[in-house]
Amino acid sequence: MILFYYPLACSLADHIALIEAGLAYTLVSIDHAKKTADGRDFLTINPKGYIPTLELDDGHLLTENPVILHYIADTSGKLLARNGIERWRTLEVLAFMASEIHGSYQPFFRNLPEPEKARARTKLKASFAILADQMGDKAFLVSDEMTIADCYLFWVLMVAPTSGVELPVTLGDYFEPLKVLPSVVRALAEENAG
Ligand SMILES: N[C@@H](CCC(=O)N[C@@H](CS)C(=O)NCC(=O)O)C(=O)O
Repeated sequence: MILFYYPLACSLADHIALIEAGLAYTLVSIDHAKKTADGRDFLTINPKGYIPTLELDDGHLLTENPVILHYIADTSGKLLARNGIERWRTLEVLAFMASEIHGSYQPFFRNLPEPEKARARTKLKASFAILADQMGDKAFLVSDEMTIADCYLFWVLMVAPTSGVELPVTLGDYFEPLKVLPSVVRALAEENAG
């Protein structure tokens, strides 16, 4: 499998998941001119022009972070409960983070005018509170086992300071040990080196 990525962008979630899942992968980075590190025009690979993009071994392409993470989990049989409410909670919170939280980071990523940033901060604060409530005293977001939702949440929390919104204590406490998880350390090292 090939994971197309920008260093430290939201594709970091899929990179961590691939490592946690124990699946073989190759990384290919994209630059801001949408050229791949091996010299191809990325738009001819994924006309949407964004990462993460996963090229499967049979040549099919997958896009959209929640779907790629779901694919990694189903292919490996790890990081997602096979059935029961925890499975649906994991997919639910992934969709929430991808739409509501990732979407609210856009004013900061694009340096939009202050009123838009202020609106986004209000929404982020409420969204972080919902995640903290959902986590409660569990070891991970959905249960005491790591899931694909945690792979995404790591990235969400890593970029939170860009917004200036302070994290609830629950999320701050959860984030610290994740930083030294072997899969996270390896993914960050591979992306910083790439
Ligand atoms: N809907 C997509 C959005 C992915 C996305 O916004 N990726 C960003 C990086 S975090 C990107 O590729 N931005 C480049 C661009 O928009 O040109 C998903 O959830 O996978």
